[in-house]
Amino acid sequence: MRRPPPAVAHCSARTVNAAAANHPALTLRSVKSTAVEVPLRFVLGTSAAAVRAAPLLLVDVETEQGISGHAYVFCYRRSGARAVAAMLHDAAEMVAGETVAPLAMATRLERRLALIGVTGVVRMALSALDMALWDALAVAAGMPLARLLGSSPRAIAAYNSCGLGLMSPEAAADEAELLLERGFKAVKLRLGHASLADDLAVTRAVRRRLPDDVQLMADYNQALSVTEALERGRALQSEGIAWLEEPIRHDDHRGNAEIARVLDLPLQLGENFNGPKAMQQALDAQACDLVMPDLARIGGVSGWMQAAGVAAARGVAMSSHLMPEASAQVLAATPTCHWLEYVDWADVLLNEPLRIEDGCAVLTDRPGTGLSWDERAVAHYKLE
Ligand code: SMN
Ligand code: MG
Repeated sequence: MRRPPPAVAHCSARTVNAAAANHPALTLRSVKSTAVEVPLRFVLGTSAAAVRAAPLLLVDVETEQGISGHAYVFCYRRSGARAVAAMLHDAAEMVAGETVAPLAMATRLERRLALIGVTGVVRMALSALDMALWDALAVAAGMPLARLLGSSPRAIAAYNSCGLGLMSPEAAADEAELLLERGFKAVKLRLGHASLADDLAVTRAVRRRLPDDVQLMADYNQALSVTEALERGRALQSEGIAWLEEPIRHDDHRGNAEIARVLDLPLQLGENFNGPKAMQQALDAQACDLVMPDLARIGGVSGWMQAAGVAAARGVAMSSHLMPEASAQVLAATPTCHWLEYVDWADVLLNEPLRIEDGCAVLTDRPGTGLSWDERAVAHYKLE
């Protein structure tokens, strides 16, 4: 077997300091985190668990140059926020005092944490750090993150993913109508009711209530077996659904590939991809037609941009999962940009919530990701 040539080790120490006067390199001084829990305007009953309030971990990185960077990640449970915070501070200590270089830092941290394994909570902590570091870099450069990533801020089509949990047909239809506020042209329904008949009844009620030009996504949150997914998918494929999301376990590539092959409905996966390589493996296995990574699991902005390259090379449409503020910035720099998943969860914490007009997220010229905390609100929703 031919081995790849070893990495050239002797030329890594010197860096060229061009334009340093205008854009001095940033040095990471410290990382702060604050766990909060915000109430949801619309309860989100999924087939796995009902989300009534969102535990978020807010992350602030401070640099020696006085520039700070901000990010937040959705932590699913309060215990998740505590665990991500512990891991984040552990990781931050390993890179404090270094030049802010998110990709290089991520490579080193992933290596240092290889024994515990970079998945779940560890992955979320590293992703949150990466997102805050990129925000600091964009703020220092005086440009929106989308621009720093080589694109321009622009309007990104969004679907309203607030609410539409597991509920009765009538309640779901009423809620779907409410979610069309601000011009949304797509909403997402959670499925996985006790029977196929229940899933069909709620889908039909919602579809009937929505105008024809509004798209309807359907999300099973991994509730089904392959057999059930084929049965329910066949029944749903003539019901006007835009995509079928996570019908079975997200990492059952063979099962997903069979469902994707048999059904006449695009299969969507991604919120559980652990890093860009997991996405590539799912695509290699033809396990899905569409991808929607979550910034906190794909490896932050650094991981997202690698995944965006894979999606672009294969011509696969790429959407986001939650955390719409930072996701809109990276989607603007994603060649196969598809849909932004919009939720309003962080709005109460932000001085300038993400703007939605005509169902699109509107990116402005504000430097960074545009996250700036309303400190009074943060104090109010803080978890002890
Ligand atoms: C989802 C997952 C986790 C929390 C809330 C919602 C859902 C989605 O799978 O795709 O929005
Ligand atoms: Mg989902």
